[in-house]
Amino acid sequence: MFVYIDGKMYPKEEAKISVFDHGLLYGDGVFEGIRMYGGRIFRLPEHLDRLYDSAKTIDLCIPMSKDEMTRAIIETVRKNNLKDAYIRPIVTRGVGDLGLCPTKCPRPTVIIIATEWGAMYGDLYEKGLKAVTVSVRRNPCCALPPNVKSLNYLNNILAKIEANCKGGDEAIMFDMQGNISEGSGDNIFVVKNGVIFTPPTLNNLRGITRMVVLEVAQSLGIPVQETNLGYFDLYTADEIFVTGTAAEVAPIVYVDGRSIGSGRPGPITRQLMAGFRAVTEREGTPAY
Ligand code: PXG
Repeated sequence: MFVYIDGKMYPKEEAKISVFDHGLLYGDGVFEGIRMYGGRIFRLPEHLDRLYDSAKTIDLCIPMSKDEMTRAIIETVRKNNLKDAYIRPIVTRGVGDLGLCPTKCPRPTVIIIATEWGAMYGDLYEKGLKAVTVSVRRNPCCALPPNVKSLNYLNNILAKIEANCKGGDEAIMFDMQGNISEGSGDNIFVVKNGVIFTPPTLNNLRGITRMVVLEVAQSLGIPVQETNLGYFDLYTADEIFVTGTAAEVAPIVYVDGRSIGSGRPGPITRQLMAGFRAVTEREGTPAY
């Protein structure tokens, strides 16, 4: 495996950055998670827009254009001969001193990792996941906006730890007001009486898979409402599913020990899983 760092390719064992990089010292940086299907990079422009928007929000100037970033990503997947893969561009504040002030970091570090990665949840796409609601609240947007895909994922990791402790496959987080926010690494949808509901994106990451699923729902004529939801809506849902680049579209069949709908992945979830798969099979930026 070869890793791109600041314009050069390094074998995995030699792909190293300084211990004084503020990405490590403070989680000061941004990243993306992108999938590649059959040699085409899925929704690459959308992922790059979000990467650059995340960077802008934290006042980090990515030292290359989106076109240059596109070329660097393509070079990395080609160098690794990948067709179906997960791509992780990372931009850190760069090397500084032990103080947190970012002005001490003259140049951001740009890293691109690309690796083979199959279905994240294995046989759970058929069986469905068990989710648990967690006490850890999602960062409020007035503290660290959930729309910044920053290198500081402790909020989500604490949620995942709590879910793991409670025997769940995924966490469901609430915001400070008690509205449903999202999973630890995915957006959440609830289906009730044939209508798909999902929270607006102020309190969660504006997921690209979420957007694709909304497009698929529209093309199938399934009504969608973006609205605040509470835990009542979870327990009484006919179907629940989560979406993310890593998770793709994954059904949830238990929440806090209550079975959701029939306790099996529901018909609308299955339609959206198939519809999402079809989009991944026909779209993407060709890398070859
Ligand atoms: N919310 C959060 C907090 C995420 O991290 C999503 C939603 C879904 O967004 P996209 O654009 O991918 O549909 C994400 C992204 C992991 C992992 O290992 C997951 C993500 C990122 C990095 C790692 O589960 N999900």
